[in-house]
Amino acid sequence: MITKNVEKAINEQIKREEHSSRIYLAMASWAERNGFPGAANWLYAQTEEERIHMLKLVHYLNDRGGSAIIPALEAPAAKFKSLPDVFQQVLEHEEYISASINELYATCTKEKDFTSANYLQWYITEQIEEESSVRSILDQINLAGSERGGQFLMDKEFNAMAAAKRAAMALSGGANAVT
Ligand code: OFO
Repeated sequence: MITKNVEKAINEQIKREEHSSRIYLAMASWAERNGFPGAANWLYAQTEEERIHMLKLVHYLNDRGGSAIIPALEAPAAKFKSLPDVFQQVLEHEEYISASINELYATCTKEKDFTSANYLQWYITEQIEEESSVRSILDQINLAGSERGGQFLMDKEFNAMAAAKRAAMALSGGANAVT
């Protein structure tokens, strides 16, 4: 049985992961409307991945005898200054999520819930990849610059990264890969 403090903390993380999904969905829609189809493709894939992060926690909490509560969410931003601005915000958001996962882990160890702490190791490792992939995207966007040729190549790169992300999600069993 899970403690009330851990249950509350996991429910807060469920909200953050679902909110991440909605933030990236709004960014994907902006990129699609503003002539960045490759970036939109990557952001749509990222939206799906965040939903999997949320669903894994929902299943985990319910499996442990807790109650996963699906929260109301504030609306995400709909407009952005530029593509670099979008990905700078993605990076900052992922850094925030990494910090929140660490806090959740700390709550679990404080409550001596080592089962949940162990489960969260997956999220801790995942955040390394989440942050580093966005840092690499930002570097590539800056290298590509504003030239059409550079943007065309960057778009192809985004499509390849989105395909790799979807393949990895399918391989891991998606949201069904619980506990
Ligand atoms: Fe769920 O990792 Fe991003 O937010």
